[in-house]
Amino acid sequence: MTAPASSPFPGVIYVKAPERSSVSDNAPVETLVSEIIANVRAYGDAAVRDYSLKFDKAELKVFEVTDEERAEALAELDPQTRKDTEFAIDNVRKFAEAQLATILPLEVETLPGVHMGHRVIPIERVGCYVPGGRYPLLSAPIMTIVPAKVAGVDEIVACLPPNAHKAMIAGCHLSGADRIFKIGGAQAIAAMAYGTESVPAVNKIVGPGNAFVNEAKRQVFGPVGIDQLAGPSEIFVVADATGDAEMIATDLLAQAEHDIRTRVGLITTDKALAEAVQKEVEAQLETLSTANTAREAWINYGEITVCENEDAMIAYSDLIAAEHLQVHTADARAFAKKLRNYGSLFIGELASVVYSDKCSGTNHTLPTMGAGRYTGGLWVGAYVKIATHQWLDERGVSQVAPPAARQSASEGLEGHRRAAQLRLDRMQAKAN
Ligand code: HSO
Ligand code: ZN
Repeated sequence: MTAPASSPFPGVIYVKAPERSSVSDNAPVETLVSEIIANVRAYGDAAVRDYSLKFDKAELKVFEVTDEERAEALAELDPQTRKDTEFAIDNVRKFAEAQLATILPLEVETLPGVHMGHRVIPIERVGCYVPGGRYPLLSAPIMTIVPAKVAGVDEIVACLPPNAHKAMIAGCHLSGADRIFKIGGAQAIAAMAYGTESVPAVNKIVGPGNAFVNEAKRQVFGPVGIDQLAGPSEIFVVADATGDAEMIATDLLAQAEHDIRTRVGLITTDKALAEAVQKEVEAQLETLSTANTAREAWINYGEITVCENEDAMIAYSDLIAAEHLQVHTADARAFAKKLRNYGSLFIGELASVVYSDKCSGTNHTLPTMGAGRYTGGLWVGAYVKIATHQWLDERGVSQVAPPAARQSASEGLEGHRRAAQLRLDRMQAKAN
């Protein structure tokens, strides 16, 4: 057990410090991925076929999942799993619809005769990457595909590794994917970014994946949009003395079992709770079937801190900007309002992260590695563009043309000046 008493932040001391920082060297991945992208760009399906054989040991003549395969995958889904999947889809859809209703078009007259606004325009074609992973996460396709459907995207393309569980195909289908391809890894991202003979090029790629997928998304970004770069899962709990050690430890371990790099932590003002949670985590690890992964995550990236007061707890939590943040305090709803940086917030001890991981309705694709300082998670708004427009009448031109012409002249942009002046000249000519 580790117990360095050093402080990660003013007013905060470690009861259990993480043994490692989460920063890793990505250089070898970067080189390999750029080679994969270049080859898929140059050789299309042939390169995808080679990489699928090399990395996934899959020999595929046709990448696209046929209607028969979709039907087969659905038929093999046991009835309860299907019901649960549909329950999750309904809830994610409901929330996405409610959120979309808040994204409104705008028309405004900012100066007499100067009218402007924006429209909410769905992206034409979106690519959803659905990871395979050690455990097939049935909720993964739901979280990327359903909000795309709600946003009104014309064509939703899904890619999943060729060896992914068949239930994942059913999940893509039930969520509303128009086309499903059995292609995984960086080659899937490259195929969706640039298009191949079989895969259509998309305008934006979303969804989490392994280090190769992430790096490929980073490299294709520009002509193609991406949602975000998903790192290993994170969960922190902020708690006061009212926190329940068993509940907190259980929720921390629920995410720790994802990956040996999962970052989990408790931030509390109560030393007794800190110690109780540490004991409880150790005890629960004894009986957790996924303890091999969870224990390694806990030792390397797990932390428990005690804060001298509520302000230090809030400041430290805001600094971390955890992907998932649970609030277990006496007045959790009031406390939650004081928090600023997080991916998604779980207010009160009844709101476990696992509910949103699976089916409660908020998206589980969330910012990690501090990205919660500048963005929220994937949502229906990520599938639409807010694009501006304007129209002017002569009253508007008479106000904006002179300053625009003067500014252009002082910048030496003669072409700009002429364009600004031309309207004014025409108006004057007409008036004479
Ligand atoms: N916690 C994961 C999502 C998930 N977990 C789905 C289980 N199923 C990333 O937020
Ligand atoms: Zn999870």
